[in-house]
Amino acid sequence: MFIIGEKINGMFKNVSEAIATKNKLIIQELAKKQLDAGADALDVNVGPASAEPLADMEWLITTIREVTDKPIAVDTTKLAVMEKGLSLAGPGSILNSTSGQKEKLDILIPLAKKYNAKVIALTMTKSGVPANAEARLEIAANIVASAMEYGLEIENLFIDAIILPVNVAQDHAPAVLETIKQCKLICDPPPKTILGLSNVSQKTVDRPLVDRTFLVMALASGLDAAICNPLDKELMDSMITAELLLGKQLYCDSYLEAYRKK
Ligand code: THG
Repeated sequence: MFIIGEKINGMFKNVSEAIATKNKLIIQELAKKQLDAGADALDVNVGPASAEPLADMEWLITTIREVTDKPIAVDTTKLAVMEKGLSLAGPGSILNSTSGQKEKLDILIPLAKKYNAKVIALTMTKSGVPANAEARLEIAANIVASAMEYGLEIENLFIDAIILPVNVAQDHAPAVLETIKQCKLICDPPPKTILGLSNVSQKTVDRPLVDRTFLVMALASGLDAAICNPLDKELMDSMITAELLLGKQLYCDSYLEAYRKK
């Protein structure tokens, strides 16, 4: 599965402090540690408290680019910040994210094309996140239609069914799993699917347990990618083992180790 490390996010205190004090080392260590742990890409979000999101995104990406060329998922809802981020991150980066209403898709998909970026699109509109799978899938189908309209290759499109915290939206988890399954039926080849995994466990007592259990369930439903914490070894072990049991990895006695050395 394609892993996007979630740790460079101003939502975390160490990151917001590093941004405020321009402490490059903290950010660069977080980048390297996540990649060493198996991340394929890095999510970068200046956080809700940033007073200067454009300058902060510029600083974060420039700082990360001093230590790695791996793909960056530019995580912002602000158009100018997104464009700046994609231009600095370079080709192969990821626009995170667009929602599913036409006005947004008409702007953000062409922007991604301009910078040769992949796209994460959320199954939500300005009326919010629908509770059931049917309504999520209807939005997913509109997203796919937009991607085709603008010539974005479907293999570069990630549909995010949006998982909400289980303590406030318990009925959403089954709907998300059903959406992931049925996304594969929208077109051939199908769009990829992704989740911001750690949302599910917010404010629960054993977050890692909730995260890794849901990740395994989502993998069994066909999930292709996750924004998650690659530094959680048990999460990564569960993921590798689930892929083994789904026939996506070759069995050998040291499969955990073998996977990590890839
Ligand atoms: N989909 C997409 N992008 C996303 C999300 C998504 N980006 C952001 C988020 N959701 C995924 N990243 C995180 C990062 C951190 C946390 C949750 C999701 C998190 N943070 C602690 C908290 O809120 O309790 C912060 C506190 C702390 O530990 O310091 O849980 O769904 N496309």
